[in-house]
Amino acid sequence: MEATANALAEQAATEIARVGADPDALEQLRVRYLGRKGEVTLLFKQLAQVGSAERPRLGKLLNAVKVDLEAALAAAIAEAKQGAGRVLAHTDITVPGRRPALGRLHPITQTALEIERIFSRLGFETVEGPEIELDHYNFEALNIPKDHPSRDMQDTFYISEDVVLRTHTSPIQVRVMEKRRPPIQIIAPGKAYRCDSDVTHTPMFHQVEGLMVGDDISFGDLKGILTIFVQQMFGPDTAIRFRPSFFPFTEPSAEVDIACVMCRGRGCRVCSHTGWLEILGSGMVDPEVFRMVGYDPEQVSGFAFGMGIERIAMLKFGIDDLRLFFDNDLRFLSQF
Ligand code: 2NM
Repeated sequence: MEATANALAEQAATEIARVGADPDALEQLRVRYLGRKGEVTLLFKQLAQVGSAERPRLGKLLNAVKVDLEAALAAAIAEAKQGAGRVLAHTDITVPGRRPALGRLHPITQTALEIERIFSRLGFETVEGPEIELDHYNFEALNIPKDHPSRDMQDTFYISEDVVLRTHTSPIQVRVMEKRRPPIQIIAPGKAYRCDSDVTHTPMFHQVEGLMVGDDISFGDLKGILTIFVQQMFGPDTAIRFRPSFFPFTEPSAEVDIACVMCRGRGCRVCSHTGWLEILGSGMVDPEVFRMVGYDPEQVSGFAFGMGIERIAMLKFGIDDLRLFFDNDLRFLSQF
């Protein structure tokens, strides 16, 4: 009887392993071994015929076989209910995985980096500064008078009477001039803020401004540097023109146009049928700005320029809606 019990235990263990996670088959096994007419149950009944000397030992053995079998069946049923085996059975582990979406730089960042690269090859150093700025650096030191329209509450986010969100990145240049002596050759990229929101304006936008100050910097230097920039950014055959303009911080001032990137100058909707697109403002730094940072305008001269990165990016990538840059829609962003 002892040999039969041991053989039965071994056989049951093998069959539970073979059946695995099939709950119906496991129930059949339970009935076959532990049911009212099950094989283990029958062995218990035969115990009555065993001599009294052997009965306690065999009883103990049979009980151990029964308890072990119950535990093994309970564990197998629990696992089957969890469905662990079921999922594995239906998972083809040889199917290739899905490629995870990779991030990339935002087109505005890509454009800013491209602009920085072009100017760094021309000897310009990139400098950054605070987005929350003193009225003094944002306006006063740039020769923007108290009654100038760009100071209006309508255009500027005021934090207090003398603290604003910078409306351009020019204050970075003022801070650098204040701290260092010429020669200076820097570009200042970053976010700027204006209380303005429509199809062509967002309250936050990006700018790159440049500044070159030295011994004998001329309007010719301005034209040369900006022409090289345009050719490297938009291609060597891009036509360029300098058009007289006005800024409080430069004199003389010029706006820079390039031949329309869509129609190459023939005239279309994008260039309002003029053949030209305005891409940046520039000029010779006004003597008043130099005086306010402690430079002698008789000793130094320089030029400065500023451009909106969104506009450059739209022209470079052929995008017709500014707001696409701010939606963070992956269908748009993943194209760059
Ligand atoms: C522009 C156009 C012309 C400019 C001037 C300065 C500074 F600080 F040197 F005076 N920074 N940026 C400047 C000049 C900016 O943006 C359209």
